[in-house]
Amino acid sequence: MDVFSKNSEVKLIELQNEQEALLSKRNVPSNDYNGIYQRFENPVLTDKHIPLSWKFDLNLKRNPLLLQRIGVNAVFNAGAMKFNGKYLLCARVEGWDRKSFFAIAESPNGVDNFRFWDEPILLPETENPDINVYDMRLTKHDDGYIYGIFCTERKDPDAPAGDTSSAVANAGVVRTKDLKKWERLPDLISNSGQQRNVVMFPHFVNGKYALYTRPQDGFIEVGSGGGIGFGYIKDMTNPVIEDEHIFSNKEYHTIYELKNGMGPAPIRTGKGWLNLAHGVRNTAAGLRYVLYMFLTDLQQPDKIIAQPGGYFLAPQDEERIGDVSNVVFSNGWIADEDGTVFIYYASSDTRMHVAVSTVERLLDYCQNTPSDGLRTGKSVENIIKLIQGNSLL
Ligand code: M1P
Repeated sequence: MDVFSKNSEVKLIELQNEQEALLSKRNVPSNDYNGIYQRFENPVLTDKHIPLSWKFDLNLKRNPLLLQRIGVNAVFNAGAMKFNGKYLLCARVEGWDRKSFFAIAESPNGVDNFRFWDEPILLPETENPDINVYDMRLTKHDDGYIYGIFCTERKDPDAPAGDTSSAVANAGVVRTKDLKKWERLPDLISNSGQQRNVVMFPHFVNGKYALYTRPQDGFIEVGSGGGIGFGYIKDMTNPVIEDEHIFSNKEYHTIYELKNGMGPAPIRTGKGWLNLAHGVRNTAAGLRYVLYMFLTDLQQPDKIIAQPGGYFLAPQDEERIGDVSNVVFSNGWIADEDGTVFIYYASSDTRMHVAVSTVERLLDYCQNTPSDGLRTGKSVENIIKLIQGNSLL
């Protein structure tokens, strides 16, 4: 029985038409309301957005049966920036072979029509080649470069024989001026055994580069390490992190009780730096990743001046399901000059979404949402205060 009823020429045209329909589909705000941000109905990037030329040999003489040769499993955890008037996402693309790599997609309006550039990024390697790379944060720095800081993984040399999954994670560093030619710098040199979620701050602080870190003892567990750190580097060509200190720790019975990590580089406002991070807790169903926000001092970006309690954005509906379910993760957002903020987040390590807000709304959220009282009585007190205020209307 031939279940492939169409000939390859016809099927190829059908695949091209289907993809064009997806890529040019308009995205519209969803029906949800919280006043803080507006989710959009469709994911902005998925495995279905990957160009057919990355997956098929399109020459039907060489590939008469039109078999897929290479596959993409997921498109998620994208860094973001505006470049030449376009909204760019530098996505983590994970192949069928479990290896992740980076690829840039651009949109004219930030919410739909994202199209990948012709080829993925072939990242320059260090002497010790990366086995896997993921989660690039893009920062346009005062020094004129765009930095991409990402997680690089290599097999743990101390893993017991037979352990073929433990890895050592560290921060890899690249820089570019055009997002096409990338210069690889040495990996981060820090005192911690492992690092993930390292993000560059956009300005010099006392003449030094400043970076957010997330030191950890093990590959999955942060152990006695953890928390969001801040440290300084004198020279990015010898990136030794100095004075690394934790300014936002994991905390008992909160949404970041197991671990946390910085999202994208913060957004500057008149009232302080807006920060987006992820928090992780454990549940009977496994780890749950949510996003949360805090505001830091304009002069001291490692000093928290306001932090709403609870999560900012958590997985909902279809977002809850994917390769690693019950996860939202963000390492990219874009603030436009008119104050619009495009928050790009991945759901369940599978696909990318956008939520749109404004600097004004995010500041209001950070400054006027009750903080976490760290016990149930305080949470109820906050609700009663709100109800009693409403009764005086
Ligand atoms: O699977 C969820 C996330 O797990 C890691 O994040 P963290 O270091 O905070 O635990 C990363 O591998 C991330 O890519 C992934 O989305």
